[in-house]
Amino acid sequence: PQHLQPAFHYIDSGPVIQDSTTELLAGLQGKPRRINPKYFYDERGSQLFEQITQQPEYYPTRTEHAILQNHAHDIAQVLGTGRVLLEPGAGNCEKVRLLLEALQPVAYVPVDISGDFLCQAAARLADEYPWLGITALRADFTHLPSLPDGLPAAPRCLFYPGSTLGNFTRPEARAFLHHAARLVGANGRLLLGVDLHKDHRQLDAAYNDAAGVTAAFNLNVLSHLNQLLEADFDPAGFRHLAGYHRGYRRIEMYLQSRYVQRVRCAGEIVRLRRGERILTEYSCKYTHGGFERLARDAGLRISGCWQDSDGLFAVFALAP
Ligand code: AVI
Repeated sequence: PQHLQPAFHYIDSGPVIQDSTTELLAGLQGKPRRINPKYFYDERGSQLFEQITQQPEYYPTRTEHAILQNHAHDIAQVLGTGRVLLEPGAGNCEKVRLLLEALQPVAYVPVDISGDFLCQAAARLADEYPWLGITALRADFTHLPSLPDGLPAAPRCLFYPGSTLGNFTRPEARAFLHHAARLVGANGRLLLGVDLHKDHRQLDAAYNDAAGVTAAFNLNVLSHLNQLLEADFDPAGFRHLAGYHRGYRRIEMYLQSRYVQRVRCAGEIVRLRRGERILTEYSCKYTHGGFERLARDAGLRISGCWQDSDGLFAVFALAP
């Protein structure tokens, strides 16, 4: 019998960042000054993030990895096999490997803003899993794009690991989940990795690794902005600041100006006082109760939950 090789496609949904000059300028001039964390992930930023995940202090990635590895078959039982598997923010497409054998998806659709990085990672995966059809999509997943035509008509599952949901504010996270629920439809499922609230010392350390990789990652956003906005940020003029806010249960990450400075951005001048901060990231941490409320507000219910024995990180299965 003649076998059709499942295809590998790469779709570039066009400029996703060029139209963001207005958003970036408004953020830089706003109160508080802010840069959306999605701008961390240029090629260098994606590499630095990968290095963060290997730092001894940064527990989320390896903890989630162990959870997925230990429970892949339970997870598949709860979610069901034979689905179209969507992964917004797929990056290096590493985590999905832990689930592919158990989940046996009929197609895999990784989505990421970092096009070359995604395309290379998805092409490697296609080589290693010749039975799997892969459609890699370069798009800004914070706006969850509509899906490409021609995907198999199987029920969908959206995989959103890494506690990336935590980088949204809580109202944004609710809107994202709501949108994700619509995207997967009535028979759809979601599988989410969520970093849990814990002692602030462990959290502070995870975002202030001794090797300084998180600091380099934070500062790299300025080099990315220099490219995008024809700006002249000098990263040496800024300091990395990160710490856990216990009231809001979130890491807050900033770039703090070391001195009075004027920065040229897309033809405008941004004036910074000495010590002034630019907010670059929230990383919200959830309690079980808090996450359940968030899911419920988005019209979803929890159908499974797996976590490590120290209760650092949780993986939730959700259904409409
Ligand atoms: C991608 N995201 C879940 C990471 C986090 O932990 O919030 C990004 C990160 N920022 C600093 N370190 C890692």
